[in-house]
Amino acid sequence: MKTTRRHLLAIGASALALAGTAITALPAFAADKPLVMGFSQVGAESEWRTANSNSIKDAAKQAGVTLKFADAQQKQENQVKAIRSFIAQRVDVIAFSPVVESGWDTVLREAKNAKIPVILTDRAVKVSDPSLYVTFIGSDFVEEGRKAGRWLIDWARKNAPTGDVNVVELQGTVGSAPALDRKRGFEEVLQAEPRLKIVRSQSGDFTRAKGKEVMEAFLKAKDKKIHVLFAHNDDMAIGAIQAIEEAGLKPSKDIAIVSIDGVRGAFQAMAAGKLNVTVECNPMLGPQLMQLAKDVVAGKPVAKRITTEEGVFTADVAAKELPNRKY
Ligand code: GYE
Repeated sequence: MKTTRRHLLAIGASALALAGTAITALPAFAADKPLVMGFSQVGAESEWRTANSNSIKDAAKQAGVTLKFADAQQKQENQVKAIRSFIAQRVDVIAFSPVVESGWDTVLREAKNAKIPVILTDRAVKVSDPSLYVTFIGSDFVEEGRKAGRWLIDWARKNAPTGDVNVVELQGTVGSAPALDRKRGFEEVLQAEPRLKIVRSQSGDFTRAKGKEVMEAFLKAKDKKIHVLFAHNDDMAIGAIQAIEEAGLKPSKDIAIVSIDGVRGAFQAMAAGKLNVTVECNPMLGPQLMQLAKDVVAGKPVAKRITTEEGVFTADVAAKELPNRKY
């Protein structure tokens, strides 16, 4: 009796298992297949970018998304190639962080014609037809530039209340949304205080090596005293700090430094008294991106613009904040 009962249970269980196999094989349940995302990343130019890439890779694993990840090494032509290859592979969704703002119309039109939705992350594009992408998730770079400018006005009122304040600027990658927007936001706020003058401005391509190199050239010029450095990202500020020290000056004391991103390296520099302030730009976009991709592929309506929330951190809170930083 016992054996028969056990047998029956076993038969029932294998029938259920069989039914399970049959069900998952039915085309009606195709939506359960893992979603395939092609992601074209800018490169590996900064600490911010590394944190951003890790966030995207980790979140894809967590969300069960099959990720095809391509690093463009800061070149638009590589991104165009990657997008074309994602189209050829018929991925479910394409996401990318465009290295520069313009020149995307043709390839995005190809994705649209292939009916593959495109999500922009981190950086925006300028296109003639906004329907060429579904949504854009990332920071408000103009506001980040304004925050840097507001901090500087406040600093100047306290530390250099009279006379001209000469500012040198290390710009990000030429033609990129964060370089264009951060410059714009910063200049907009500085208009309120005309004695704050940008006396030199050049691209350091968002890297430490270039930041150092360009700062060295600024320091060598010697025709104008430099009071302040505004760097479009922390990595360039960290490179510039080395140049300032090698020139026998004290970063943050002889030259005040304001930068953007809020990466660990910036908090360490602040804790060491070498950087005055960093404006936060959150790179942890992975989890939100995966959710968005699922919603988009499922045909749910999503907002055209999704903005990340971020703060401003000064040197006096750096040591306390350091253990809380996730990137
Ligand atoms: O600020 C910089 C990186 O696009 C927000 O790119 C990003 C910027 C970030 O290289 O460090």
